[in-house]
Amino acid sequence: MTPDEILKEMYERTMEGNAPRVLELTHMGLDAGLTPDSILFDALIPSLEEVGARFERGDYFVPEMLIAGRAMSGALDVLRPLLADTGAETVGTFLMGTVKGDVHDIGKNLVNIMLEGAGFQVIDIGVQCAPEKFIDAIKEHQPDVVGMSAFLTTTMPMFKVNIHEITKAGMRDDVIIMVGGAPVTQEYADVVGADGYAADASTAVRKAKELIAVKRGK
Ligand code: B1M
Repeated sequence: MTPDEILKEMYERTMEGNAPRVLELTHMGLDAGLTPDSILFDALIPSLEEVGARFERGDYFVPEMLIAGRAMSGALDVLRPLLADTGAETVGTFLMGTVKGDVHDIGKNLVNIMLEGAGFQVIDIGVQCAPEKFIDAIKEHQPDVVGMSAFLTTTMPMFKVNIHEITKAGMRDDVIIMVGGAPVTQEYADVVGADGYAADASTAVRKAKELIAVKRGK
């Protein structure tokens, strides 16, 4: 198969949720010289976007979204060490979680991989994270940045709740707070009082570095 054929089939099989074949194609793609970036941005991410569009149209239902997500996660496990292996020095600590009520984690995991690749120490507290979980983790790890992901319009308001609770706990000035996730915008980030927002994983890395440099007065 040519690299283009591999990408095309990976796009289709991810949409069908055929995890074993997606895994096989990921290895085949790497062997054929495809970069991890190309596998991500030319096959896996567009495929999940199409899954979302089909779900909105009523052509796909939750089980289809679930198996497509699993297929992508399997490929990400293979790509993770390749995307993260840059040998960069530690630039800061990033605490990351998906907010309460939200189980989506693929986007969060991808941001984590990119952060690790850029030299961040990432502490991932998982999904469905209540405010207390963020607060306990801040106390324990004293991160430079607290990142919160939300992927549903119904869970985005948890940003404001979390920030309020972090402020009440007297820790707001100690941490930079970044928010992100598919429905989040810069305007929304401003309204909830976050320090930063990014639309995708690579912008999140750049933004986190910028915010840390400003905070450290560099
Ligand atoms: Co759900 N889901 N889902 N889903 N799902 C979406 C998000 C949806 C947009 C689909 C649609 O309607 N088009 C829709 C939300 C609509 C809305 O609120 N506006 C939706 C819905 C409605 C639901 C349910 C409510 C469905 C139901 O039960 N009726 C339900 C909710 C469950 C819950 O959380 N309580 C649900 C469930 C699920 C599954 C469990 C089946 C599965 C999740 C599997 C998993 O994550 N482990 C799933 C999936 C797979 C999707 C879609 C299809 C794909 C999401 C994804 O992984 N994208 C999604 C449709 C879509 O997004 N187009 C959809 C790929 C990922 C790489 O992109 O997540 O955008 P993304 O992450 C990006 C950026 O957002 C950014 O960088 C990432 C990498 O570039 N980013 C940050 C993320 N976090 C960041 C943090 C930062 C900065 C940037 O700083 C801290």
